[in-house]
Amino acid sequence: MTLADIGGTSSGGVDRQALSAEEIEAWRCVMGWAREADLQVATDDAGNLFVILRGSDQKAPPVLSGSHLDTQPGGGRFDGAYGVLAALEVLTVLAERGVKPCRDLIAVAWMNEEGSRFAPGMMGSEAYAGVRTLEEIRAARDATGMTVGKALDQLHAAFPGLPRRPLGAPLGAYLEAHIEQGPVLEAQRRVVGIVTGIQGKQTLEVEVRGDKGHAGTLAMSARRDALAAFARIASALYTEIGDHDPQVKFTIGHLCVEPNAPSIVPDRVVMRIDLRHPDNSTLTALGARLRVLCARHATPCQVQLMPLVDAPSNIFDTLLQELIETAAFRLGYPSLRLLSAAGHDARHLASLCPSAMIFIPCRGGVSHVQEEWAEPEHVSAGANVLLNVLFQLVRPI
Ligand code: HGY
Ligand code: MN
Ligand code: MN
Repeated sequence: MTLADIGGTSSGGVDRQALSAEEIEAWRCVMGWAREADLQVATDDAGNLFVILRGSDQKAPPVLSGSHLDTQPGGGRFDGAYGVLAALEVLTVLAERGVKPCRDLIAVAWMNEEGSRFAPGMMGSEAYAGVRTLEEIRAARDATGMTVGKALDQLHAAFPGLPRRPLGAPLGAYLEAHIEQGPVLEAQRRVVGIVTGIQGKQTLEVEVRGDKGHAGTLAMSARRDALAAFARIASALYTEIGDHDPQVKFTIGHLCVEPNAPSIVPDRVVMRIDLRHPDNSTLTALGARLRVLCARHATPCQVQLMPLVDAPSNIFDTLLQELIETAAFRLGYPSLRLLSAAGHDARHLASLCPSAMIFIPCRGGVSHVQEEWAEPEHVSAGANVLLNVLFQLVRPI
């Protein structure tokens, strides 16, 4: 709740966007808690934040656990923050008891998971996993034209002398605790979710170009109206893609119309599409169909598609899933195995090391909204399971 006040909105939500002044303040808050527990802090060239509990074998690849501190513009208090603070709490509990892990145990906050201010999301974990180069990431711009590179330099300047860890250093394992952001655990009255994987996702930016014109004098038959073309494209996509089957998720969440003046025929429309499906062949087919429909309905305007993310469904480490299930059982928490419908940094860590996720329920299954809420007993249950699993991975020899 203290962290939620940083970027907190009057309606009870949080607006703490990637590399913003609010996120820099959140870093100060988390670093303060880390130093109170005698833990070390570090960053890297991609703006990830690390909190370290040193282990006895400094050659062994560390175990990492965390999530992200950035939020959606009108986001909630738990998405991301929960996983970072649960991991910090585990390190604090071990440090307070003088437990020296066999290898470094590190809590992490990945840079720009949400992809709202800067697209695409998951820049910090993608840079760490080598999915995208740092140069490509630094070149991305927000709506004001500010580059990630400049914002990263401002972040690092706020913490002079903060040690930098190398991107892509080997890892022993990765665990992420997160609210489910869906209705399943609450509906089935389970406390812990053992996440089997993350559904596949394609995001892309679509630009429609036409010609400006006078709204009162330009004949309808002579127009190349970009918004009219968008309307045809969107209608076809909602029908053919959005209604394809009960599992598909199709969203146009970002739309720009230019020049956006009531008496000028629009000549440019930019939309961002978010398409998700658990089955990889269906996702690929729907992605291809989407491109055909954009081209077909754009006429007489031009259309250009810029792919941003193309991430297939993944499967998390089965041994880690067993450890989570056993820990939940031993602690008396009813659990359930489920696929994650929301995306997470763990998707990229899974390509580097054995990775898994622990879910807790969120009220009404809602997230990315100010009403997002998780019950304290579920928050602590997830952290207890995380402690038990992480301890088994780093237990002193
Ligand atoms: O969009 C997502 O799935 C994640 O919550 N950022
Ligand atoms: Mn998240
Ligand atoms: Mn999110």
